[in-house]
Amino acid sequence: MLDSTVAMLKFLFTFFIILAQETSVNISSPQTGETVRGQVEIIGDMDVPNFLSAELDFSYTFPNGNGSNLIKNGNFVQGLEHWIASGAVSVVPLPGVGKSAFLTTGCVGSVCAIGNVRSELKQSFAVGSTLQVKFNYNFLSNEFPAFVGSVFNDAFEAKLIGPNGGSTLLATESVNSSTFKPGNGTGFNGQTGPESIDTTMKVSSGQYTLSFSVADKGDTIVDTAVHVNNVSVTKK
Ligand SMILES: [Ca+2]
Ligand SMILES: [Ca+2]
Repeated sequence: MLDSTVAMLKFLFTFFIILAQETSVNISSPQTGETVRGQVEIIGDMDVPNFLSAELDFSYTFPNGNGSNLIKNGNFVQGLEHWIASGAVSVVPLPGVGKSAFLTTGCVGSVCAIGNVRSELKQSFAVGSTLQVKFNYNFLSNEFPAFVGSVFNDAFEAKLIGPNGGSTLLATESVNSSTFKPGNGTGFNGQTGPESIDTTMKVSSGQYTLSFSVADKGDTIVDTAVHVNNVSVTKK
């Protein structure tokens, strides 16, 4: 996914010139306050009847500009690159989705949840503006159906943690509060099915962390997991 914004500016030249079709102007890393300049090379015959103007399109890329995605590798096509994972976190193919992060309170191969209880996936970014946070998830649990309504209230949380440590809850599911359907091929007894989050919020300046976690409650044995995919945080 692109982490850039493309803004198009058009400059109209009102000279009697020919602009060679393949001419391009490349300008690297302009400095703050600098006027961006480039040289257009005109090649060919200047004496063309009825030729009045030429248009030149400029595209500008702002890695942290408005509209850019502040989350890197939010579709997990590069595995867990740019993410910090603790516990049992993997990237798996998911039909109809592509790649999905999979967090479990159990184990993935020989790597298990912290204390067999908790796994987390997170990514930090610096921002100070209005954000649009989007992601999809599917909450899965083997506590369903036998332990619904018990102390074994395993949970998923998606949070945006702010510079002062305070956090905003973006999504949560738990054994006792979620509406489950049969797991059907997920490897778990129950699932919520795919859910989408799309929330816009205003934040102050600083370093933020988007965090996804699953945790066992009451015991370590019967596990719960979540798929997380298509994650983006767009600066508005
Ligand atoms: Ca559990
Ligand atoms: Ca466990």
